[in-house]
Amino acid sequence: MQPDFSGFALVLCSEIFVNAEIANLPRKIPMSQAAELNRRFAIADILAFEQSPDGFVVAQVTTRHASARIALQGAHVMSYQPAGQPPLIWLSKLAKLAPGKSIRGGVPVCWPWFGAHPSNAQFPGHGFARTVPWQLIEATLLPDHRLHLEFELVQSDATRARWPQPSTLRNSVTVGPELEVELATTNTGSVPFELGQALHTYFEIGDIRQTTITGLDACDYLDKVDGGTRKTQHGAVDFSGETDRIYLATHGHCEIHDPLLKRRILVTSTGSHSTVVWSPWTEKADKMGDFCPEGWTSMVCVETANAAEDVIQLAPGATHRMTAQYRSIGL
Ligand code: TA6
Repeated sequence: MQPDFSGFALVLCSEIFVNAEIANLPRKIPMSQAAELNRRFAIADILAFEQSPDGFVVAQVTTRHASARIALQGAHVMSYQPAGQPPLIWLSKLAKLAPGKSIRGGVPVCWPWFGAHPSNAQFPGHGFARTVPWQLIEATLLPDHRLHLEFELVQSDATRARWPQPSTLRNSVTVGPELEVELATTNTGSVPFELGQALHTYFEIGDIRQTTITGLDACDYLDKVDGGTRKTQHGAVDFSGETDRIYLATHGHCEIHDPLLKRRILVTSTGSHSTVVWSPWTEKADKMGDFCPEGWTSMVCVETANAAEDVIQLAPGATHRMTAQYRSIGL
């Protein structure tokens, strides 16, 4: 008499995993990453995950306050649009959305160094955090209907080969009437290390040639378009060509004045001593290959950072938190 496995198969099915030899069912099909994320974190009509054929996973956020898209790779905010307003965050129409590629636009996480690696030119500019996998740790709809997502960088042989210092990195993103981002680096080792970082944020503007930035008056800056020469800012920052400046010892608040979109974008930060301002202008943008023609006129980077002489020395067991908050108000 043949043993009866039907009850056994029924129990197994409830455990999701089914052994095909016993239940004579199709072999277990691995769940896609997006399907697994939807199973664990989806919130009806508010949070869902999509995956492209080559495995690029994006969180789609829709709240009463704003909508946003966040790539799992790099915990990279790709878009943020407050309800009833134009987008606040710019994303290139030619942005490459593929595993291992940096994304032109949004809020790239530059970590654990800013710019070129201090000693190894072979290492990627702005660190590796933005081009490696991250995992979602938590998704919470707050009582005021802001959505809070917490991501953690997945350590691997590839990351340790470029950064052997024992550490953890989390990126928290809160989508509400403003966009809030927090980078938290913890030194889990036994020796201090030097940390350079930035939220390399691209903002949507009407026209860079009519845009100004206040809040950096009297700050020193390193002018990367002029050999890194140290200079002092007088009055508002305006734009008449390629602009690439690391402002030092900044005060945690600046404003982007946009007369065409008739708004000011307020950039407020904590745990950041540097502010980087960047407009590639036409020639550099054309060379980069992921700007559409004239795309450079509709974006400006104002980056919350710790760079150059402002890098952080992080003691064993310590955590450094750097936050940025973005919101827009009428002119
Ligand atoms: O933050 C300004 C900057 O360092 C520029 O020098 C330019 O290189 C820009 O970042 C973009 O860098 P990426 O590596 O994203 O192409």
